[in-house]
Amino acid sequence: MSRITLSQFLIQQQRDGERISAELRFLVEVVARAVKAIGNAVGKGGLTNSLGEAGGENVQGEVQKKLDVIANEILLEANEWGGHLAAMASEEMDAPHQIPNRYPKGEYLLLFDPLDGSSNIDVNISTGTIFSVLRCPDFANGGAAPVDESAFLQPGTRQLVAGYAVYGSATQLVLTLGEGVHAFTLDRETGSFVMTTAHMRIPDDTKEYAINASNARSWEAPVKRYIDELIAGKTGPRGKDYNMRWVGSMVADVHRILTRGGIFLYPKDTKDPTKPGKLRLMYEANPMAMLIEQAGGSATTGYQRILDVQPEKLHQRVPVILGSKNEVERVLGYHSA
Ligand code: P6P
Repeated sequence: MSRITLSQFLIQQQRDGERISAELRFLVEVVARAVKAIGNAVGKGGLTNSLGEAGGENVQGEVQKKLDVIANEILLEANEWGGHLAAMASEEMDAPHQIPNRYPKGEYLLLFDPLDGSSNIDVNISTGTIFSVLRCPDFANGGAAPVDESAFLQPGTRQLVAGYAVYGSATQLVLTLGEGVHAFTLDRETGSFVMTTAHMRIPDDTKEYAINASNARSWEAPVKRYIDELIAGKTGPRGKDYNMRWVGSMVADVHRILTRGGIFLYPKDTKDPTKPGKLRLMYEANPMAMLIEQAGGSATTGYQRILDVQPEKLHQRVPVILGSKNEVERVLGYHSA
């Protein structure tokens, strides 16, 4: 593959039939610069005083790590001046972030989980940044009025861009503009993201599943049946052995699935009936579901396509079952049986 940088790819997308606007191209480039800075901060680990807890909790009631706050600040500061956004929303902030009046506004909304998997930061396991782009509805009069939560409550099918950065042995940016999924690897010598995989495709079948098995006693019957059959292996109804991986960082598990197939499940469980799952719809499930579908996989709550879910709350949670199409279809079938 000839060396195509992210900027060259985006310029081509803008030229070829204007698949993206200049502002959307600029937005993705700004996010790419921000995730490089986040990757640098994560990569410094214990060399700086940025590991450990920040001393507060986020809107989810989860302990905030210092790097959660740092990553959130990096994304806000990188994006608020550019004139391409109407507002931003983050896992780390209760309310949408308004663009300061001293800056112009644009028609796009950026949503993100600034540092997914932060429980893994202190033990040097891969983490990531997940982001999603929507158009701000009725973005009138240059966005003079504040943008409230309702502007963000759009189904995942309305996403214009979805992507993640994974901070692993390499820093990679995986992106879809609605025409396939492409992976870019950071060349640390030049500071450029270079395309390393075009049109990622998920195999329809797999032998690898990802789930936190410690929640087994709380799973609903369809998930319990499905996992029990995988564990039964070739002596059971599936007639083949399966392997299991669970990183504890959604970005890392999804990246593996996009790269070599698999199925990821964070299902609804009975531990806390008020929570229909752990993962958040707007800035985790939706962007990942768009990437998975664009790569030929499926993504469901167990009851409906994730991208069709009509959001009711900015930080709402959903069950997530995504990955190799034939496995996801089977789990769906067990839910409707
Ligand atoms: P558990 C990380 O906190 C996260 O939101 C996802 O990245 C990850 O898949 C999941 O939670 C891990 O949850 O319950 O296994 O710790």
